Formats: sequence, structure tokens, C-alpha cells
Amino acid sequence: MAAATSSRRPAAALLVLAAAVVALAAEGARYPPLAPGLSFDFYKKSCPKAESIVREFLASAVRQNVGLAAALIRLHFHDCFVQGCDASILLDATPTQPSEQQSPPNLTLRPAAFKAVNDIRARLDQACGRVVSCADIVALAARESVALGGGPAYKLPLGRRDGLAPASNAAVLAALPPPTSKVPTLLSFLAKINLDVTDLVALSGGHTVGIAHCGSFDNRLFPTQDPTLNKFFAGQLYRTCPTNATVNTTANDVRTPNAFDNKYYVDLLNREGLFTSDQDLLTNATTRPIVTRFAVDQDAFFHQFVYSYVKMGQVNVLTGSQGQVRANCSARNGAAAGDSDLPWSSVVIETVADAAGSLVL
Ligand SMILES: *[C@@H]1O[C@H](CO)[C@@H](O)[C@H](O)[C@H]1NC(C)=O
Ligand SMILES: *[C@@H]1O[C@H](CO)[C@@H](O)[C@H](O)[C@H]1NC(C)=O
Ligand SMILES: *[C@@H]1O[C@H](CO)[C@@H](O)[C@H](O)[C@H]1NC(C)=O
Ligand SMILES: *[C@@H]1O[C@H](CO)[C@@H](O)[C@H](O)[C@H]1NC(C)=O
Ligand SMILES: CC(=O)N[C@H]1CO[C@H](CO)[C@@H](O)[C@@H]1O
Repeated sequence: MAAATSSRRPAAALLVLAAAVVALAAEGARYPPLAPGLSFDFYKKSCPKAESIVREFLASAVRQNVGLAAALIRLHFHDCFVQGCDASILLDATPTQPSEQQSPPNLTLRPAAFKAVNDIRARLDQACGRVVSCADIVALAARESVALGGGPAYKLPLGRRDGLAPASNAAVLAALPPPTSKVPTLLSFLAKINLDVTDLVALSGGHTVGIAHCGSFDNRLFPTQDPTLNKFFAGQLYRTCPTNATVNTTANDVRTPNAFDNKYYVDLLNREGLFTSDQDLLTNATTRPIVTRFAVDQDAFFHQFVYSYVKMGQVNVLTGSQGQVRANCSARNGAAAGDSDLPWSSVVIETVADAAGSLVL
């Protein structure tokens, strides 16, 4: 009896403690300075339910397709790295172009992310009219995806407006480092949008969820094995990607593929990072101490991830009367499908194909 009572009390105390830790993860987070025009309560009057509508939609959508969360986290990266967080990545990207190669099953993740954004757009329109921008929907969807995976809940500055044109293919390539990059190259790309070495290590932690195609890491298998790759892990990768032309996918985080946690950094300590750009974070002496810190302290990772992801989410935003709020996240307002002065389709199809296979974040 006494034993039963005393064992229940610590359990209850533990629960309280756990709740306190979760709250801390959100409230103890530092936030970067807000970009002019953005605020935490931007839709308080015009669409008070915006955040709960996104949350409810994704809770159900991610339950049906766990890969959607990773795809949405990645979509926000790609949007912000290229031409700022203006939803330009969504423009005219109808997911219908046939693939040249046999289509890997998981290529469907990206179209699923685009569809989720448009489905959220429709629900928000119904509730509030066209007031929430597609760029904010992408940022909100990414935020909910982090939390749904078990990651930190955080406050999100809102008020982004949507861009009027997609980035050129050249601009996309100039903005996103390939996954074969090492730390100095990664840092030179991040410096273009004022992100630093701590941001690099924290944002790379986004690879705690999601999958990658063989083509993004087979440089470490062929023609010879990368010496920084754990031999046993390499053996697994050769089974997934037996030749340098295999169309196949594997999890980014071998330990907990669908959980947003700090196990990605534990992977790196064990030399089980998937990309060159992952493993070099441990190899390089500048980034190694940050990797080690996040591997042993998940709260430290969560706090820094919130800071860096919110910072990234404010890169070159359009605000106030700049840009527009798109009615259809896939097309500029008033742009008919056959619009002749803007040959979007060709540009964007290339952009999306690149983004699917060969980019680091
Ligand atoms: C949105 O735009 C895309 C691309 O132009 C188009 O294919 C799609 O039919 C549009 N959706 C709606 C609901 O109008
Ligand atoms: C590690 O990264 C730093 C920062 O970019 C760079 O200066 C240094 O040369 C890198 N070290 C190696 C061994 O590449
Ligand atoms: C793709 O990966 C799976 C799982 O590792 C493996 O069983 C399969 O043989 C691979 N497919 C090809 C074409 O190599
Ligand atoms: C892949 O392997 C083939 C045959 O060995 C070789 O000709 C080709 O250059 C390789 N491609 C890459 C990207 O390594
Ligand atoms: C949505 C989807 O098809 N996800 C799959 C992607 O590939 C991984 C590994 O091959 C599967 O486990 C997922 O179910």
C-alpha cells in the first residue's frame, strides 16, 4: 500500500515535470529580432482561427502520411533560401509533369506538400476570406510539422506577402548548396542570407525527419567509399543503392526517421550522417563542438532550432503593400494558364525537379 502510494507520487511528479519541460521548450526559446512588418498577432483580428485551422488540418493529414511533415519542413527551407520567404516556390507547380526516369515512390511527397498548402488555402478562405498569404501558410505548415513530429512548439511571426514571380533556375542553383558540399561551401551559401555557423548546424537538424534519394549521397559510395562513413552503415546504404544509378530512397535519420528529435546529431557522432554536408559538420573542427552539444542536449538543439528557423523564416520577406496575397498558391492573381508574357511553366518545372533531388536543406 505504502509502496503503491509512494510509486504513484513520483509518477505524478514526473508528469508535471514533463509538462513543465515541454512548456519551457516553447517559452524559454529566444527569438531573433522581428523583420519590420511582421508580428506574432498579425491575423488576430482578420483571421483569429488561422493557426488552429492549419493545426487541425495537418494533425489529420500527417496522421495519414507521416512523410508530409518532412516535406513541409523542407518546403519552407526552399522557399526562404530562394528569393526570400515569398511562396515563389509554389508558383505554377502543378505536380503533373511526367518524370523522365521511372518515378521513385516518394517523389509523391512533394506534390503532397503542394496539395496540403492549397487545401489549407481553401479552408482559410472559407473561414476568413483571402487574407492569409501563401508564404505564411508555408511557414505555419512547417511550424505545425515540427511540433507534430515531437519537436518544439514556437511562436511564429506572420505578415509575409506573396511574390509575383518565381526565381530563375540560375537563382535557385545559386541559393541552395548541393548535399555534396562541405562546411566552408555551406557557410558561404548561408552567409548570402545572413545565417551563421550555429544556424547551419541547427538548421541541418531538419534532417531528423525525411528521406533522401540515392543520387543525393551516392558520391559517398562510388567510385570509392567515403572514409568518414561508418563501415556498417555504408553496407546498409550499398543495399539501398547498389549502383551509382539507383533510383531509391532512405531515411535521413537512421535512428528515429519520423521523430523530430536530436538523434540526427547522434547519427553524426556515429558517422552515420547521410550526406557529405551532414557528416562534415562533425569532421570540421569549427562545427564539431556544436554537433556534440546538440547530441547530448536536446533542449539546446530545440532552442537553437527555433531561433534559427524563425530567423530563416524572415529572410527577404515582402510585407505591407509589397507583393500580393495569392488566391491560388500555385498561380499569381489574374495570371491565366496560357499567359504569354511569363513563361513560368518551363522555369518552375526545372526548379521543382532540382529541389526534389539535389538540395541540401
Ligand atoms: C491554381 O493554379 C494552378 C496553376 O495555374 C492551376 O493548375 C489550378 O487549376 C488552379 N487551382 C484552382 C482551384 O483554380
Ligand atoms: C572548417 O570550416 C571552417 C569554416 O568554414 C574552415 O575555415 C576550415 O577550413 C574548415 N576545415 C577544414 C579541415 O576543411
Ligand atoms: C531500394 O531499397 C530497398 C531497401 O533498402 C531495397 O530492398 C531495394 O532492393 C532497393 N531497390 C533497388 C532498385 O535497389
Ligand atoms: C557511374 O558509373 C558509371 C559506370 O561505372 C560511370 O561511367 C559513371 O561516370 C558514374 N557516374 C558517376 C556520377 O559517378
Ligand atoms: C509516402 C511514402 O510513400 N512514404 C514512403 C517513402 O519511403 C519510405 C522508405 O522507403 C517508406 O517507409 C515510406 O512509407
